[in-house]
Amino acid sequence: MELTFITSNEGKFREAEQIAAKYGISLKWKKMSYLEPQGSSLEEIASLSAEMLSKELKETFFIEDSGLFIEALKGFPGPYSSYVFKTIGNEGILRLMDGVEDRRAYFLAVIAYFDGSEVQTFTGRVDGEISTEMRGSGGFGFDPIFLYNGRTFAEMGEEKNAVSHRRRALEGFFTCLSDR
Ligand code: ITT
Ligand code: NA
Repeated sequence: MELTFITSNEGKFREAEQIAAKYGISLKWKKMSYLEPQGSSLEEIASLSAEMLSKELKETFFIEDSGLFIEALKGFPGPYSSYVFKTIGNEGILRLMDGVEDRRAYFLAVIAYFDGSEVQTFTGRVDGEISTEMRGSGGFGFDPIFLYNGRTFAEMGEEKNAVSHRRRALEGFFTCLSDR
């Protein structure tokens, strides 16, 4: 089975490609960015984006909207993760968290799948902590500052794919496809 994944982010695509392969699914990369409506939640943003894309594209596809939610910052950057990463980056987040004791954070991924007639969403979450320094060279985005069981996602290499928010969202998605 082949599925089209629309994303401008190569890191996301490569991880999803590897995870999909474990389910016998091959992914086609449609490298494209699209306008993301403002919304209060990732679910809302992902489903509205997919609805809009479905009007232009006459094929089935999925997208994924993800973000880092930091408890001590009341969920920031959350839906603004992409903008915050491009502006203040990991150094900026570490500065905001300087001296903060509660370092709990989680990643959320919401997949929105257009099956040719309607949009369905699938969510995955992974809990961890914000480190006090950047560590590791793997992954992308916030991986060097996200601690999972003592190592950052950037230090975990491919092991990240066994436990990540992306893995968990894709698992729900692929399971649902195989039940059809
Ligand atoms: P799209 O074209 O797919 O929208 P994007 O990079 O803009 O690509 P998002 O809007 O979902 O993606 O923004 C998510 C932000 O969170 C982005 O800056 C990523 O770097 C970061 N992020 C998402 N998943 C991550 C992961 O697994 N590890 C580290 N950072 C992640
Ligand atoms: Na985006």
